[in-house]
Amino acid sequence: MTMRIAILGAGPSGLAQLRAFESARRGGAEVPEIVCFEKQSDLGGMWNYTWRTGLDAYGEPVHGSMYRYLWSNGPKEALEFADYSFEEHFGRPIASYPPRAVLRDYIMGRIEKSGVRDQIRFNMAVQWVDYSEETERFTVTVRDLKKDELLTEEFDRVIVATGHFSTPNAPFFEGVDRFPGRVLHAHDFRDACEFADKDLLLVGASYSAEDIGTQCYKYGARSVTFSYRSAPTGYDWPAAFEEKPLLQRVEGTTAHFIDGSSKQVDAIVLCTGYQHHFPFLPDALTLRTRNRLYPGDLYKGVFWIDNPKLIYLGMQDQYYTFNMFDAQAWYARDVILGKIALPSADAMRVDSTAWLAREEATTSAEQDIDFQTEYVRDLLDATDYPDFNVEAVATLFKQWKHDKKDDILGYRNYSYRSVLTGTLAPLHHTPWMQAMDDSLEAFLADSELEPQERLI
Ligand code: FAD
Ligand code: NA7
Repeated sequence: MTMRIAILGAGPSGLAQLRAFESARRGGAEVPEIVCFEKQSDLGGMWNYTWRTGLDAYGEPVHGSMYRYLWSNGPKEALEFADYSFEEHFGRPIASYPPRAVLRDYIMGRIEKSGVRDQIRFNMAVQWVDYSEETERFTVTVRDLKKDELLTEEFDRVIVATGHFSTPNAPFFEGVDRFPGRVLHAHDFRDACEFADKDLLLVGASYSAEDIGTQCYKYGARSVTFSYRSAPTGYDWPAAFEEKPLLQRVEGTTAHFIDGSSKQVDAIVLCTGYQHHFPFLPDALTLRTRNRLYPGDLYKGVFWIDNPKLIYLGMQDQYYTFNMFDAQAWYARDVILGKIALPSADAMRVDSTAWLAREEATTSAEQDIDFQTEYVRDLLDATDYPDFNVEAVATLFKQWKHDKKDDILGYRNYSYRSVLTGTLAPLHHTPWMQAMDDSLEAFLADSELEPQERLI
């Protein structure tokens, strides 16, 4: 009987897995039957923009957390697929910080080229996964959203690629329930124009806070206040921005902070991160973790140690994204195809614990970057995924960190060199703060500007 594999989710991680098997098939390997279940009507995962918030047209939780005018928050050279460069896709070099539609186009391009779309069943929401010790198979129950029917099928492996930036972590602050303005989580943020001329409070000090804050400022917010729990963002913000310690309570439109200071605000956005949430998994198979570089209980960051027939992709906090998902998917593929043998459960646990300890010992962003670089390198060395200079990508990330520190509103104007093609990206034709049109067409309009090499 042919082995059957279920991939849950057709975002960058699930697509990486489809691509990995397709590459093996093209190389002459016999590959299992693969079914990818995706609850949205198209592929691309988070990179599909949706105007919806709350529930989708079928009553399922809306997956999308991306918003209008979202531009990549890291250089595209750091996430480039090693088997499909940006230059190959666009036919020429493009600037380093593309808007969402451009990255989505790139993701789609590789998939259309590899012809794996027909392995994806769209509008299929996974409801439940069970494992039978007796048959050693998984039962996957999905709802066909269009027909409103439940379907159940059996699989030998399940690959969870449902992402982890969709289910809000939304803490309660005293008085927030009586706040007269808008209160929302970053997951439901869609259009910065809504907050033009407003004084905005963003709780949180990580990627969502800094990006939604800069977006809102770009589109006309009067002021942006960040409230941090552990540490301020530390960027050199212009005068309209302010960093405050943790929000203590809200009275009317006044936000009070734990240092005794207060501020009048018109709207509150909780940029307080997301929960790993797998409502379709039984307890024994559920990954429980905060957002970190090395979630526990996973060997090589992917295999569920208690039952390595269950695989999780992309569950890490991410410097690396698309290329790390590829490295994971190629590794998972080779284990499934029997090219790589897994050690005993005890050995897997010892290995995972050692990585966890190393992660916990890091004390700076640079060390975090090095840590994830070593993780990706470890995966890359074991498979035939096209080798790329991941250490050079680490340098790009450090440059990016440096550039953000240098100019938090202007770092997207810089260009970086592709480690695949060696090309230094052209500068974008319009500085990011003035680039209001985030369409693919506007972004790809020709640029006259010459790139400039920079060093840290
Ligand atoms: P996702 O992209 O989230 O895809 C998961 C897929 O699983 C989705 O298609 C979803 O519909 C599907 N799914 C979920 N549950 C079910 C179910 N029950 N049944 C069936 N299907 C299901 N990364 C970058 O590299 N650069 C950026 O600039 C960047 N910006 C970001 C901005 C925001 C606001 C967010 C939230 C994330 C950003 N990221 C960025 C990270 C981003 O999450 C990754 O780039 C990437 O999308 C993760 O891929 P994934 O496939 O693991 O998850
Ligand atoms: P992150 O990076 O997980 O950050 C979550 C932030 O929320 C972080 O600053 C946390 O502070 C803060 N947080 C969490 N809980 C609380 C409470 N209870 N009170 C105050 N602050 C809190 O999530 P993001 O949404 O920023 O980024 C996720 C992805 O989306 C990322 O890939 C981006 O590219 C887009 P802490 O430091 O833990 O004290």
